[in-house]
Amino acid sequence: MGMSRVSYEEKLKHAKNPTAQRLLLCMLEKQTNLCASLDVGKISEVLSISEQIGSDVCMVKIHADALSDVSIDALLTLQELSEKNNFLIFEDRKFADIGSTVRMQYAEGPYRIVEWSDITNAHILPGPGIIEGLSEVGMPHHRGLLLLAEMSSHGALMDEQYRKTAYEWAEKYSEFVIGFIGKGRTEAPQYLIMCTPGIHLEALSDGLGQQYQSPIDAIAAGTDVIIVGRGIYGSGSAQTASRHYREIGWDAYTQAMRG
Ligand code: S5P
Repeated sequence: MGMSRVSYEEKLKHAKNPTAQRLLLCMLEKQTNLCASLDVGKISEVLSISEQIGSDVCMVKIHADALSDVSIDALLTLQELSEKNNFLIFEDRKFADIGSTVRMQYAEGPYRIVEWSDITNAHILPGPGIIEGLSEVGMPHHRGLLLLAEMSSHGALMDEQYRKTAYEWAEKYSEFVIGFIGKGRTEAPQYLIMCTPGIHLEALSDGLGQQYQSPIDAIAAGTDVIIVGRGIYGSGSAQTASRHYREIGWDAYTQAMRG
């Protein structure tokens, strides 16, 4: 509040992590702050929607463990598609265990997330060892991590103190941590990237605790990247919807920078 907003260009200049640099550069080049969250049940569906909306997004977010036909091959195809269409991949894994366990879950197991996902995220609940474990795997691959500072869902337990701890640890580990999942509050470290899910233009909730805000409100509250799921793939045309969210998101950003 009152503090002037840090532009994507300024964040890019200060970014220490190569994935943060790639994301910000991609946003500026394509003029989009839209991340599509494709919880569509099948990787084949993720691939076809990504192809349709690739030019409108800076990032595609998935949950690999919620795709029935998933395989490493298909995930590597998504990676190729992301390179061709200039967007990043975000596996929304929400790691939440001790350092040595998350290190295995990130590098190995059925998904080998670090091999194809530019960005993943983690809860800070277990302590800073989770960041250290993930960074041992992610840093050699030049990957980036988002910390969950806040959640959009009703009754979430993250309070102000929890949020502040996420911000402190992010600064401490800022070679690897590129930003946050949060609601867009401006007291977060200014040069890191704030990503906000729970965005929808019409709905207010989903009957299972999700709480939506509009893309305009989120960006006015300081977010950098809007994450939209059902607002895109739940509409008649993913392509039309993503174009719409992209325009609204970018206009809200340019307006916030002027005002
Ligand atoms: O606090 C959060 C954090 C995340 S990453 N609230 C969320 O909704 N998410 C994720 O964003 C959630 O797992 C889902 O993949 C997406 C929101 O989807 P939508 O369909 O409600 O837009």
